Amino acid sequence: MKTMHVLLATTLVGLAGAATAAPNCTIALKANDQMQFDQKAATVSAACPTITITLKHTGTLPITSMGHDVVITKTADMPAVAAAGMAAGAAAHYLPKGDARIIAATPMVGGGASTKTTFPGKKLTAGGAYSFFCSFPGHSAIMKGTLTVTK
Ligand SMILES: [Cu+2]
Repeated sequence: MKTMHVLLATTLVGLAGAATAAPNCTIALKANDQMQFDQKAATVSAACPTITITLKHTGTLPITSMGHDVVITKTADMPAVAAAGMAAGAAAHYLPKGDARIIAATPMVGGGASTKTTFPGKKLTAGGAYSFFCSFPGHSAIMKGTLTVTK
C-alpha cells in the first residue's frame, strides 16, 4: 500500500510538472566574425506575453564590416526583407523602416557588443513558418535559422 502511494505521488508530480512547464520566451543568439549564428533553430511560444531576443557579437570586427542583427519575419518574406534592408543602406542599419513584414528586429551591433529587443508573442502564430536572419548585406545567405512557434 505504501508503494502505491509513492507511485501515485510521483505520477502526480510528473503531471503537474508537464502542465506547468513554462513556455520558452527567449531567443538567445551569438554571432561571430565568421558570419555565423551559434544556432540554426530556435523555438518560442505564441502564448508568451513578451518574447525577448538577445544577441551577443562575440567577434572583434566593427559594425561597418561585420555588423549583425536578428530579424524575424515569415520565412516567405525573408528574401524580400533582406533585399529591402540592403537597399535601405548602412545609415538605416540595413533594415527598411516601418516594414510591416518585420515582426521583430534587434539593433545592429559590431564586435564585442550585445543588444536585445522584445516583442509580444501574439505577433506569431503557432505552427507558422518563421525565420530569423541577419540583415547585413549578404549575411542572410548563411546567417539564418528556423523559428518554430508552439502554442
Ligand atoms: Cu550579420
